[in-house]
Order: sequence, then structure tokens, then C-alpha cells
Amino acid sequence: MKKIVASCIVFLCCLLLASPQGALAGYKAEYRLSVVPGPSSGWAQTAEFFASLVKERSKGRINIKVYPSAQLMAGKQTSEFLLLRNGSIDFSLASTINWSPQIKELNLTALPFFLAVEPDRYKAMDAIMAGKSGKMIIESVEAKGVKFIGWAENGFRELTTSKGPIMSPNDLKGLKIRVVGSPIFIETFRELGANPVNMNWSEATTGFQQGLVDGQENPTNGINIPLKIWDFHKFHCDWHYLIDPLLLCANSKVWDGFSPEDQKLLTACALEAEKFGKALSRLGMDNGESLRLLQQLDKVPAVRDPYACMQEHGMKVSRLSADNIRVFYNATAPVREKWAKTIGEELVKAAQEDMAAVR
Ligand code: X2X
Repeated sequence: MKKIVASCIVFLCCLLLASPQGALAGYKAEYRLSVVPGPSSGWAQTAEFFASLVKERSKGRINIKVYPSAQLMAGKQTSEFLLLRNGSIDFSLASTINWSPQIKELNLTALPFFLAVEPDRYKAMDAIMAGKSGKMIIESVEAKGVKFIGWAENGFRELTTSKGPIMSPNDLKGLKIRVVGSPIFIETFRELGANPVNMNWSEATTGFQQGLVDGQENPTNGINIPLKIWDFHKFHCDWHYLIDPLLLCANSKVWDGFSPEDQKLLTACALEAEKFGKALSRLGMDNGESLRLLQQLDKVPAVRDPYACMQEHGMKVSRLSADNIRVFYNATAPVREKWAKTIGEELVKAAQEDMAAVR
């Protein structure tokens, strides 16, 4: 008996010595962070940046692994929120677009041309995130049962097509455009006279290859360039019609399992990931601020000038003037009016005020 007790004690001591600190605190050996697009996207790189910062600062106690390409949701991007909430996923760096079917407030930044007509669209986005409307969005996400940790950015979504340049709604007539499975996208493209086709991102590249659609819309730096969109579409329309912010969130139980110090650590790392992610998304399209930040971090990507890059690859880039954008804005007024009611007039008004304050 004594021998058995002694060996148990030895065994337990070995176990304690071998465990990383995290395991002692009841932490998981690995937390799974989900991302919809592939590993080369700006979005997945932002997630990797966050995970490695957390690992370094927690001295290995918190080990987050990034799972790109919608693999944790078998490609069904609009079910991600439910999987995070029920604990199948621990963390997610998620697009508002993919969660908007469950959280109607997240359609705010998908109101067509709502930010595009602002004098500085990036300032407008930052003002929403930092303002009253941003707080209202965070409250609406947390009210649905997940913990918000921080913001990031997929980027302003620009249109790429295979059949000719797009300068006005007329040019879009009858074109088949791949969109995400969120109703406001279908309605916006129908209003513009196009023929929207709902397709998961996991199937979209094959769809482009096979010519199932004539175009698609996604952010330039984060998605279109890493995907080499010029292999499928030769026309780029810079219309900034809406923006796709990202929400870094955790399953509530997972979050509650962290010590208050580690919760602070995670929030601080998220703030840095937000700056990094925004710089990746805005590089070459802002006043030079993004380049400076990426230089400081020693993380300047190979493509610094997205417009030159697209042109070098044979794309014809149409950069719409404020007047061109105004035509699209007017043409999509019914969609904004209808969706403002669904989103909540109070939230839309708060966003208008936040944006007006930085004009
Ligand atoms: O599906 C898309 O277009 C993507 C990758 O941008 C999102 O997940 C919203």
C-alpha cells in the first residue's frame, strides 16, 4: 500500500512539474480561433498576429491556434456565430457580414454607400467604432451571448468583374455577382439591376474559375490581391460601397475561465491586432499612416501599392469620383431606408452623428 501511495505521489509531482502554468490554471492546451478566408488573407494574418502576441505575453500559458478557411464551420460562414456561442469554437475573428443574419444591428456598415459618401471613409469607420454607435453594436453582440474583445478590419469592399468596367449602375445591369448569404447584399445588387448569386466563400474561387458568375466584391488588400483576383476578373471598380469590420470575440464560458489579469492581457493584445489589421487593410489607400505603422512593426507586406499591383497584373482600375459614387448612393436609397428600420433607427442615427463629428 505504502509503495502504491508513494508512486502516486511521485507521479503527481512529475505531472505538476511537466504541466505548463496554463494547464495548472485549468486553461485549455489549445484554444481554437476561427477565420473565414484562407491563410494569406489580411484577416488571417491579423488573427495570427493576435495569437502570437498572446502566446508571447502570456509566456505560453494561453495558446491560441488559428483555423483559417472556414474549416471550423465546414465552409458555412453564416453559422459561425452559433458555433462560437455554443462553444464549438473558442475565439473568432469574425466579419459583421457573416454574423448579421443572427444580429441585425451588424448590417449597419453594410448599408450601401453609407460610409462611401463621407469625406474620409476611414475616419468615419474609426468614429463609429470609437463612438456611441460602436458601443451599441458591441452591446447587441454581447446581448446575444458572446464576449467582445476588440475590433479589426477586412476592409472596404470593392467590385471586380470580368465583362467590362463599371462606372454607373447601368454597367451592372444583368451581371451575375457572387455575394455572401446575407439578405442586404442580395437586395442591394437587385436594386442596382444586377443578378446576385449567393455563394459561400469556400466555393467562390471555384465559382470564379468556372465562370459561374461575372463578378464579386471583396476588400482589395485583404482578399482580392492575396487571391490573385486578376486570374478571374480584369476590371476593378473602386466604389467603397460598404465596409466589413471584424469583431474579435470569445465564447462566454471560455472568457470567464481566464483570470482577470489574462482578460486584460487578451484585451491589450486585441487592441494591437486592431491597429495592425487596419494598417494591412488600408495600406496604400490612406494618408501614409498605415505604412508608417507597418514599418515600425517591421511587417510591411510585399504589395505596398495595391493600385499599381492590380495594374501590373493587367487589371483595369476604375477609381470612382465622389460624383460617380453619389449616383450609386442615390440608386440604393430604398435599400438604406428599408434596412435602417431593421437595424434600428436609433443606431443608424447614432452612427450618422459619430461620423458627422469627425467630418
Ligand atoms: O465571403 C466573403 O466575401 C468574405 C470572405 O469577405 C467574408 O467572409 C465576409
